[in-house]
Amino acid sequence: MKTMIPFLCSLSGAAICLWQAPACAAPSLAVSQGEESALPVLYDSTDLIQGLIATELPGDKGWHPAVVNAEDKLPAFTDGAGILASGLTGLLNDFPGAGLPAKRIQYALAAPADIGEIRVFTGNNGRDGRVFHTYTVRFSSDGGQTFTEPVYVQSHPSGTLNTPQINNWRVVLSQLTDTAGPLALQATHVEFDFYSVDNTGGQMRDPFDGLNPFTGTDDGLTAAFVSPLVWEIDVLAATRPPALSAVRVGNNLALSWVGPAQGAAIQSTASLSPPDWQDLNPQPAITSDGTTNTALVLIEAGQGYLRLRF
Ligand SMILES: [Ca+2]
Ligand SMILES: [Ca+2]
Ligand SMILES: [Ca+2]
Repeated sequence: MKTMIPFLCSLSGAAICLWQAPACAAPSLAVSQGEESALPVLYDSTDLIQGLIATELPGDKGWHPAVVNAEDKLPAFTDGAGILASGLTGLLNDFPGAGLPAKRIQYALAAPADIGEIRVFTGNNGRDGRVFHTYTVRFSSDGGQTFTEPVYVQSHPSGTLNTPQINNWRVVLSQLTDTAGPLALQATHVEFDFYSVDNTGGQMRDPFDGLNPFTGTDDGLTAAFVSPLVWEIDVLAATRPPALSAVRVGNNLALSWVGPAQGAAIQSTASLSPPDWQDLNPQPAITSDGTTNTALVLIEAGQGYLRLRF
């Protein structure tokens, strides 16, 4: 059993819990819910897994027997749309068994990519506990041979209620990012395990009886056995900061980069252990030839480090 470090943040008035393995940086979760119009973003149709059909992994529990349309199954996760006319889009199977995922899927990316954000949309026209979601995600950068430790995401704290009388949410969106940079570098494969979330009473609970091995805690509730409707999974590429190059020009260092100049500032620190980044004051003027921006920084005595911030 690995030691897990709890990481807590509070967003939109709801306490959201994330747990991370110590080797990871700092995953961060933002959750929003209500009507689709209340969400900060909707379904992306240009993300890294758009249009891809997942491979179902051993242990996958199929679909809720009510789901009969092919377009409500795997294609629904990546079609860039929300719930379809059937009202059953992405409905996972119930009763996967305590501690077991309902759906186990893997995406093979078209090309290795840095992953910046994962968005999961779940919902139900019935506005019940099926709007919640709990999943783990793992990344491979070696063609699916090895994977990172799973990141556990539970959209709402156990005990949260959603019924037509309480909260009345139709859709939930979670946005997983990492405060230190991309969630994964040069990922080739992404695996998700989706779990049950509810007890038929509209009450969020974790999928475990007793200790939750991801959180190291017991939420005091029996395992969820009612599964969500997964309307969309968006895996978004990380945006890479522009590369900075440096050339000596007389007593100056010419720093140049391709990209925006607006909001750019040069910072310096005398040491990297620990760094003490401060904006140069005054800031050097930035010139541009239309493509490349250049800032001339006077070379001073001693050792120092420079960086570009936006
Ligand atoms: Ca998509
Ligand atoms: Ca439990
Ligand atoms: Ca969809």
